[in-house]
Amino acid sequence: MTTLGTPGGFFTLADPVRPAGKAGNGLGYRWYDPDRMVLGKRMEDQLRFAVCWWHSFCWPGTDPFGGETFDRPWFKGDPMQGARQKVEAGFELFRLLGVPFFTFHDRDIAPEGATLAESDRNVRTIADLLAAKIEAGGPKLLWGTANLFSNRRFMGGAGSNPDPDVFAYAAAQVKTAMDVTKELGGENYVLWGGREGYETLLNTDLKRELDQVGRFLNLVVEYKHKIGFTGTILIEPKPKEPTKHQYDFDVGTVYGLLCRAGLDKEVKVNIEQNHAILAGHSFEHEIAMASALGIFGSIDINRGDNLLGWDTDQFAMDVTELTMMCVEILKAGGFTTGGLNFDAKIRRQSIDPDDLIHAHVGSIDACARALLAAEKIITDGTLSGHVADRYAGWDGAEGKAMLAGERSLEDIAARVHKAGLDPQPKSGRQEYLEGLLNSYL
Ligand code: XUL
Ligand code: CO
Repeated sequence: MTTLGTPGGFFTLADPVRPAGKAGNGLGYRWYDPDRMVLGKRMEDQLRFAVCWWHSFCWPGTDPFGGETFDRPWFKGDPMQGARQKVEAGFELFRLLGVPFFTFHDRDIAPEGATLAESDRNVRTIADLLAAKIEAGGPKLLWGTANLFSNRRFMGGAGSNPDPDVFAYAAAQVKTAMDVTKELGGENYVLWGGREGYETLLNTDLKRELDQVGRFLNLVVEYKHKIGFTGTILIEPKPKEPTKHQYDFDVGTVYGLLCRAGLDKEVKVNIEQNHAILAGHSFEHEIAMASALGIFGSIDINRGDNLLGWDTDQFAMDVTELTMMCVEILKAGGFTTGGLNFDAKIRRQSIDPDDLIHAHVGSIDACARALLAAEKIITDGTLSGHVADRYAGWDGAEGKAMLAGERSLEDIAARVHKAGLDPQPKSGRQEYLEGLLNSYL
């Protein structure tokens, strides 16, 4: 019988993965070196990696056509005993990877009980174990969240549910999840509106549901201030899956929702690559948009498959895309409370526990490599220089006056006629710039 949480207990690897130069005989990071300085911060503090509980320890490898492919010891037997085993295996994975953070949903760490009170007790029992592990030097909590989408009571939504008792139940569940997140020193609290959307207007009062979601968000923010939670409240946009029309479709839609609820200064976004793609955006677009709107918070790092139209949640390995991500994060000023959370799952044929290690190591390295390329891009300044040149006209007196509201439509028209303006198009030089980008990789 193996002992979870000890070297060789669940994973065959015994020694932590180290940067290549320091790795000895073990598995080494080729690009990730936590202590390497990148633009004034340690690499670990720039990237702030987190491992998620749900895909790594709860997902059993199912798909719509087949059942579990993963054979984990905690899938059998007493669920609370299984929850304890997951804590041991989890902190063993965190130790091997050397990541600074982890994330969870309430229902990932502990099984749902027969009543909400029992569910709360289960969550608190496991949270005590997590607290002891954190105290003993384990990684910290990047964020906690409540699962308001798996149980059938939430099939019509949580905050947007037509039944006020479901709204109330969800609020009660969030209260406990926020309390636990605060007690564990979580740096953020996340709300993903899994079922905050609808399937058909034949049974839906859209305006009422928007009002309900706005009230729900306000309850969360009011409670945050009441308990003195100093972390950030984050919403994670997603356009579909599960519902057809989601109220949190993408960053722009979430911003509208926040403005409507008076919360645009209170709540930020947690952007996920696969969700951006499903919304028809590039990953970097969503980050740049959030930064422009002043609501950039954190990232769920994964990738979709270009050939599949659903949320495959694969480990991110595309260095070019990740470089664009890093450039936008750095331009946004870097992370404050946010980080890169591996909301990613191994493929259902990757059945060995060690596949979890290889997946995280490969993606951590891809992100580190991208960060180093982004550092070169930013330090060099050639790309940003091209953008600045493109808009340089706006630094002139008339450009500034028009933007500052010092010119009316008639003023502008009069000047155009008087000066005989005949602006000439200039090349956007996209292919040249794409080649330039590649030169940094
Ligand atoms: C679902 C998803 C969630 C959130 C947290 O697509 O990304 O796991 O990250 O609820
Ligand atoms: Co996510």
